[in-house]
Amino acid sequence: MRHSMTFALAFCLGACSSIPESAPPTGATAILQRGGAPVGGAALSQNGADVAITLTVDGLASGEYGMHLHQIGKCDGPDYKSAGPHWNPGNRQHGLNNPQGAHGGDLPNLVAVGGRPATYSGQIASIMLTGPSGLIDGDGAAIIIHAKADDGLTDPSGNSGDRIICGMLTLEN
Ligand SMILES: [Cu+2]
Ligand SMILES: [Zn+2]
Repeated sequence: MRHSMTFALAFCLGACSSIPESAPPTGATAILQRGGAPVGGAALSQNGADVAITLTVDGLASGEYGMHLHQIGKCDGPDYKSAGPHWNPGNRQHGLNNPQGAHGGDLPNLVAVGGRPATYSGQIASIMLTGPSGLIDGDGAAIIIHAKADDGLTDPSGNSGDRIICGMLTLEN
């Protein structure tokens, strides 16, 4: 034990200043806001090589709404352009139905039935919340819900219209 710690220290000198003191966070949450008011929440958790997502949103009219993880954890209203483009660690095209896709942040449309909270529960395969190519990096990440359905194909944003709801992801253990 003592031996391997000494080795690790020697190996890391100068190069490992960013190694965390404790285990990396395995979860993240977001408060979803619309026009400055909270309308729901989301929780992400690392599940092996995948990330599980659950989300709930109040007040949406019946319909389908494009939903993505965006690159920057900044929700400046009213257009939420501050969240940047879809998170795209693999440098691919947009769309879950695109042969050249998809972005790491592409999610299925959120389906709402008026009068009830809209909920989503699913997984994104082969993404990491943290680490070298992780979702939540120095400038964070956000979840965005759009005014229209995502067509699953049109690069770079699925033709899903304005950004109406935004939530900044915050890491948690
Ligand atoms: Cu989006
Ligand atoms: Zn996309």
